[in-house]
Amino acid sequence: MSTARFPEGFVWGVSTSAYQIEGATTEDGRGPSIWDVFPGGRNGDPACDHYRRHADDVRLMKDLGMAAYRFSVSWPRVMPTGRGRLNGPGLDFYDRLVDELLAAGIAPYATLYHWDLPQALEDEGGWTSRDTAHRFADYARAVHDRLGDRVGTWFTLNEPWVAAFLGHGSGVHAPGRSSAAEAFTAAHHMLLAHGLGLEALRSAGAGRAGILLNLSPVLTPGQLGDMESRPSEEDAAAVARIDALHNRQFLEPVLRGRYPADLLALIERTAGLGHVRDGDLDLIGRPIDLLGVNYYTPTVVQARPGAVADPAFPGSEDVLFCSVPTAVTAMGWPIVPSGLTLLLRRLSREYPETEMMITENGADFVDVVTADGIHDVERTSFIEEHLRALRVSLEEGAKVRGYLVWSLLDCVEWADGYRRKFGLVHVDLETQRRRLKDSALWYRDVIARNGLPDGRTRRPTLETVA
Ligand code: GBH
Repeated sequence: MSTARFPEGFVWGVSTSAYQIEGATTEDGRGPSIWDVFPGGRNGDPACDHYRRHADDVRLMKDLGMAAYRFSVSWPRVMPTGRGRLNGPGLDFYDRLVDELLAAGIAPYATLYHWDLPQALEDEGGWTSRDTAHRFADYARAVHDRLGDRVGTWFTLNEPWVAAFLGHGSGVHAPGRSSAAEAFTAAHHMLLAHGLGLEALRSAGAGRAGILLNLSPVLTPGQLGDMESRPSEEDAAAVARIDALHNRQFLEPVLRGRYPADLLALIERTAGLGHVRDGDLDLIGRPIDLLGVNYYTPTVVQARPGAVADPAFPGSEDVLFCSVPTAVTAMGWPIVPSGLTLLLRRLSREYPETEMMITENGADFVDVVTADGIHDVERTSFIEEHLRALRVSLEEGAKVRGYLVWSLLDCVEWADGYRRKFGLVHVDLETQRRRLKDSALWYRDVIARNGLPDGRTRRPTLETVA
């Protein structure tokens, strides 16, 4: 049996975000972010103490053979009130991190916004205010001024769907608002921030630039079992509506400079369209170099007359979000590697010119922590099966340039705090000691051979566990 190889130059790495690993939320002049204030948040200290341990973490990545590291810059660390005055020590931190990465032969990929809005901007309306998009562009320019000579890959925003609809629709994320109109308005202002930020990066001569989207194939339960099965007309309409809210709301403006007509009608009904101005979509739709695809799980829905809307998907009345009979992660997310192939097939068909990278994929599991090691065969198996699905896509011609695991370290999972474990590396919450999990050692081999090992990692069955 031959080793499943990846294309030459395929980029292997990991992703993290500032709030989830840095800690030091009040040090060296950092201002408060919405996550430090949000009642369901306040988990940012000590996180992984990465603000102090960054050199150790870079060494770890070097030992594992990583080619790329995607981190995020904390806006309130760099601009404590979100506008105006820059915080020197905050910028110095990222400056050092970038130098360490380069010295270790790791390409730095910088995300400018991974959900930690300066609280001072939230006090002025946050993402419901159009001004925030302009402030973001100023901030992007300031970060590029300092790091642009060494950072070659830039992402404006991470997962605007999550930040807009969990932050302003369901309210389970900071800033904890619950209004459909505000959620749609915030989503548009985030897209505008992407457009203005991209323009700022371009005019400063930035290298590659793009955006990170959490994308999910939307399927009926029947299609999950058999992609050839034909859904009823009602179910197909439910799928289309959720796909518009989850995926097309962001893909179409960014890659085609337009909102899809069905979604526009829905936004108009729910929020009005006063916040969408002439020229916005031209700006939002300027070409990007790279689309970051964050994939975790598909979204399974069917028509259910009378069902109330999920506040994270305003306009989703009469749709049932189904639980499906597949294996799930500890967070309950269905494990469906073939969903990645479906997603990439669709993106390649609809946006054939777009270069992509899998910028997040990974899972939360309960690891077996022992003196001789951290055994996480389920995580290894999860990543392995997704890499097999990705290889199918590459054979089909999908333009995917790399794969980044979420995440390097066990870290802060937003409102869920420290109980979620997504890391390749275990972090002792008392001592901050880092220990490689079995999955990290396995991933190191994958990177070294630029391909999957022969044979498959066996997920534990009930018998092997007992
Ligand atoms: C990412 O978001 C974030 O970028 C990152 O910060 C975070 O730590 C990481 O993922 C892990 O959560 O309940 O089955 O309907 C992930 C976005 C949105 C993906 C919710 C899964 C729900 C699946 N997620 N979605 S389900």
